[in-house]
Amino acid sequence: MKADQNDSQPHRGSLSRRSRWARAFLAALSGLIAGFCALCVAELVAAVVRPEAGPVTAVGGAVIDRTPAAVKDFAIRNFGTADKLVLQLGILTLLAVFAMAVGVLALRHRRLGAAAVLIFGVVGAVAAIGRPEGRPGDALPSVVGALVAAGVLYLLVGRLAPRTLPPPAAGETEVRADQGTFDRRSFVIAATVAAAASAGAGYAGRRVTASQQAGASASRGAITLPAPASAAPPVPRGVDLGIRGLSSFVTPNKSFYRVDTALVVPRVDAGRWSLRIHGKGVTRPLTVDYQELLQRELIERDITLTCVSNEVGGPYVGTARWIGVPLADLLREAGVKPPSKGGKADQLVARSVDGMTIGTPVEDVMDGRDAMLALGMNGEPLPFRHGFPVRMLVPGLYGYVSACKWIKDIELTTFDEYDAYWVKRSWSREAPIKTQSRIDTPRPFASPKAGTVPVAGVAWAQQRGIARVEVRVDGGEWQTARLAAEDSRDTWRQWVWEWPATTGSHTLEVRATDRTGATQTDKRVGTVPNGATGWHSVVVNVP
Ligand SMILES: Nc1nc2c(c(=O)[nH]1)N[C@H]1C(S)=C(S)[C@@H](COP(=O)(O)O)O[C@H]1N2
Ligand SMILES: [Mo]
Repeated sequence: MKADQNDSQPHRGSLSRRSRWARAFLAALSGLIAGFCALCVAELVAAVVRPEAGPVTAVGGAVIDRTPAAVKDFAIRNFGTADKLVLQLGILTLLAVFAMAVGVLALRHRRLGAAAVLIFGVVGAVAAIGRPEGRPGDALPSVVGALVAAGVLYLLVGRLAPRTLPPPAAGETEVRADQGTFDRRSFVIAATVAAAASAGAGYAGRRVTASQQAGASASRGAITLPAPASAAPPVPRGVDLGIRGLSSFVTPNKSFYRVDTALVVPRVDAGRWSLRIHGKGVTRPLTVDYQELLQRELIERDITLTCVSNEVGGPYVGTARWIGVPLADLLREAGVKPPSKGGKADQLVARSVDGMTIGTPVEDVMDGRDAMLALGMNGEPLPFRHGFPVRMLVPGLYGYVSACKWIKDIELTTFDEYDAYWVKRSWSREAPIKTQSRIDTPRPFASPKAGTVPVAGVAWAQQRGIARVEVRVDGGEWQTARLAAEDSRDTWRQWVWEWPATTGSHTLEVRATDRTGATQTDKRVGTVPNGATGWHSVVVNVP
């Protein structure tokens, strides 16, 4: 017998070990396929429930919700807007590792392995329900995905069971070549079918979600913003110094920074959007829809928005021409009075469709500054990433206490009674923007030629305005920079200083003084809890 020839040879044992390894490998693969299946099925169910309820998004969101301020800041700093991609890849990697482990476990304990898959369903479900806007139905994608995956794993691993062999013939030893082998063909077929069906389900889910989002895109595409009743004065000539490497005065929407907790950018259909204003001291609660906002008198303003997570010299600041509805008017119509006029509520809590809460002092919103419900950004309806259809903006306050995107609800309350999202996570209740300046050019470690080198950048002190910017080299005398024209006190201001650069390594530092006469402190503090301070410095090497 051929088999006997192989069988009786010394390498017989290694054959069998190879078989064991092959089975373990295929069991791990089964785990992976089951995991893939869970995600695809969940994707399809989430398309029906809502995209944010998908397990990876839900777990990612739950992680973000629980991330300490310092870690969140680290992530923003090091991964920028890619922080969310990094998070999702991290979750997928962990999931893959666990899935393979569960597959191998199922080889020995088939039921237990299948049951372990269900644990992931529970984790996803708990995460989804626990999100700020979570509801019981959000558990469905994870639960259904896990149930199907458990079944798939059970079936696949079943194909890896050793073949039952006829009893050994007389004279044969117990150990035979095909002992410990299994029906590879049947496994390959089952695995292929499972993977293909999963991919199909996932693809169908994507299509359903895409077609739902198409409605929101169409609603955005159909909007023409009316001419504002109060147009912004034309941007003064000379706000842009036109220096190479210097940030443009107006930040194009495409390059405007984005900071939010949304793993999936909410896509709201403007036709179905409405905003409710209610709460303490509201004598006439209001609900307004998008059309009603469009019909109101709109204001247009240039405003520089800044993130509290922007470290000294950081990129999370930008200027746009916004169009919107004055928020104070709406509040007055609702009967709201600022605390200084006897109003009962000192905090306005804005809530977004994705459950973000942002608390703003009512006094600031109603003190005459251009606080608005913004509809337009640089001549187009708000991009989805920046809060379509409507977001809040309050000049002079960091975004996390003023700039709620995808807003859907405004509640008047008190600071005593309610802490908004970031306040619960160790950031300050109130956070006016601190005076800051940044060197845009030369870049750190640049090697400009000796001679006249323009040192240029931006400085901002929203609500106060920039009065002076100074630069110094290697800790020497402060030199007054030339300021570009000022657009408004709510916008940043460009500046330049012609540096007579000499050979060697040099440290350039900048500081700004606002119109109240206060000069930026050199004291370095971090972004937590209410914004970084310190002077931006850049080291260059003149060859
Ligand atoms: N719904 C929602 N709105 C939000 C946030 C968020 O996470 N969710 N982040 C806030 C923060 S921290 C900032 S700095 C600004 C950033 O606005 P942008 O992404 O349009 O630049 O949005 C604010 N509004
Ligand atoms: Mo922010």
